[in-house]
Amino acid sequence: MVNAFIGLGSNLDNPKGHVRQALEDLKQLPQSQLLLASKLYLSKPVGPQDQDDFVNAVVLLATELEPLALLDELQSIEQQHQRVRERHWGPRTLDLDLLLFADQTIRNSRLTVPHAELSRRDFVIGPLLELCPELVLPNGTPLQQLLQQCPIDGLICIEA
Ligand code: ROI
Repeated sequence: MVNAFIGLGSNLDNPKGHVRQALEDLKQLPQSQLLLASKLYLSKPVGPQDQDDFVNAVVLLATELEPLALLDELQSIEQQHQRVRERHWGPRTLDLDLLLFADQTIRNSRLTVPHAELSRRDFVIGPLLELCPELVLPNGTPLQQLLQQCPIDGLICIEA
């Protein structure tokens, strides 16, 4: 079993409902156990501003799945939520991002881990810090250090 962190995001068609349902879906993943789920946060959109705010959360999963098998499972859950992606960095019903996988650095055509935008996204850093304040990234950077360049003041906690 290794630990993996997954980011959840939605800003279309009842975003809170999609995130809540996705939390339930993640509990059902094979060879995996959902260990921790963050609160739900409301965040300003990164990307085009003419879209609704996002609901975001992060979970910690213990899993026996290989990274690409886990990615397949996440994409299958996205499809179950009739994932629509109207335009690049535009609104979406459900995004599940594999943020961290153990202390691995992975780069292939399907997957970049740690997630390429992790250190620039308050809606990832905030919930990650809630779950694991002492987390250190595979490159040795403590998560707390990212707050200097990416403050999380804009995040609004909407639900425990
Ligand atoms: N912005 C916020 N606040 N939250 C997200 O989950 C999110 N996801 C995205 C883009 C469109 C980049 N912006 C986002 O994919």
